Amino acid sequence: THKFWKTQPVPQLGEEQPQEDGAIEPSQPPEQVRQDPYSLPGDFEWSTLDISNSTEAREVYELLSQNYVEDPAASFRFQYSAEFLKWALMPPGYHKEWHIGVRVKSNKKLVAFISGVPIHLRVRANLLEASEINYLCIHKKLRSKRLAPVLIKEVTRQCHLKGIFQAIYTAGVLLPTPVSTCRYFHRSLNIPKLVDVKFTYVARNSTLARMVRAHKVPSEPQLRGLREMEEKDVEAVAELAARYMKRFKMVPEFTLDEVRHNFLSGRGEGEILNGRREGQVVWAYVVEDPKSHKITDFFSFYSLPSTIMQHPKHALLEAAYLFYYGTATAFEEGAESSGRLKRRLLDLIGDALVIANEARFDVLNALTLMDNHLVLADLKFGQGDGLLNFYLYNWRTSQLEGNQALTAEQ
Ligand code: YNC
Ligand code: MG
Repeated sequence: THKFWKTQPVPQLGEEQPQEDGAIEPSQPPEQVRQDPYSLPGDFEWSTLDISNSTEAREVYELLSQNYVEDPAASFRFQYSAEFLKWALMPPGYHKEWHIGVRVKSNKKLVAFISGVPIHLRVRANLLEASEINYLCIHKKLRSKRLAPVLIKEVTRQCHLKGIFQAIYTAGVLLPTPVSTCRYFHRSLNIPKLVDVKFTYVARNSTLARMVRAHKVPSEPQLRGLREMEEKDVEAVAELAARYMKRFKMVPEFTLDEVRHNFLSGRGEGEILNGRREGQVVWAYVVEDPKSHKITDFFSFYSLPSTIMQHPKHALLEAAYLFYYGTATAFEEGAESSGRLKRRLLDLIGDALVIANEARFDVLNALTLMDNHLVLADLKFGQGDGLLNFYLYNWRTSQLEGNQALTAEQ
């Protein structure tokens, strides 16, 4: 079992928790890193994808939209947009060499992909210069041929060539060995459609009308001073986020450029129409205190639709995913024990629901990470079946508490 993962610098399943944090194998000096690409079966060739080129971004989009992650029942499949991929794959300091494709030699068709982006990742007390690996995808016709290990080894080699020896990645599947595991929760917004496409069901003791009423959200945000984040907020949001993230044990650390990229660059262009701009992938809002004009809170979410397979009426499930947020209420003495933090987060994430609903999303999804566990039940998020496992490559640390990866456990 795990013929490939057995050979990799990751904690093996069943291994005991380490006493100390640290690398599993040492970093290599540049001259010791393998210089030639791993070999592929004869009909295929490596191809660096230029995601800034719309044609090539489109090719990745096409591959993923036909072959990427599906739910176990094969009813829904992630449909990352080309705009989303540009936003996700080209953060500040990205390397085009980490956008790795496999093409058929004869006709150049893109049949597999894997990517990495740079991340400053704090794991407990250690700040790691790491890569975040994502979008591993092999065409359905090429499955189970042991191609995935070749892609993983090649992206690892490309990371090593840039002096990066640690990585973070997530997967629904269980591999050796999760550092943390989160569960998906779903807040239904468009009940009739969600019932129609069998994303959710009317309980035996309820009715559609009752369910619609129970999930109604206010038509206006409730927090005074809530507004869309702007360029002038970058510094304040960076400070608030950095301070808030100190609560958790495994978090990215953002430079100002990364804050600008994450929250403002994916915003799309033009006027807001029906709650969205053309090409918008990320929504970011701040609360500006009406008196002091200080930024006291922020939240963000991104758009990741899923293809609804084989439905006569609906082709797309419009899902938003809760992203980073923070509130200065957390810094007040006794905020957590008094319930003040929870109440503030109920207002804040409650307003995220209002904005997501206004932007015509069918559902807002969230994981059991950060402080989400405090608000999920009260805000009527329902528990999903999906789990998301978090993994570290070449870094040992003891497991983080399940209910709050990204990740608290103080
Ligand atoms: C997976 N998701 O266990 P063993 S998540 C990692 N992540 O190896 P084959 C995976 N490994 O167990 P197939 C994996 N899924 O024998 C499978 N594996 O040791 C392992 N699905 O390879 C598996 N995208 O080629 C086994 O399998 C070996 O043809 C089998 O291809 C797998 O992006 C896959 O779910 C997932 O496209 C590509 O099924 C294919 O089935 C597919 O025979 C639909 O592979 C889409 C999908 C995965 C989304 C993701 C994160 C990927 C992380 C990769 C690991 C990164 C390590 C760090 C590298 C940088 C280091 C530095 C510095
Ligand atoms: Mg394969």
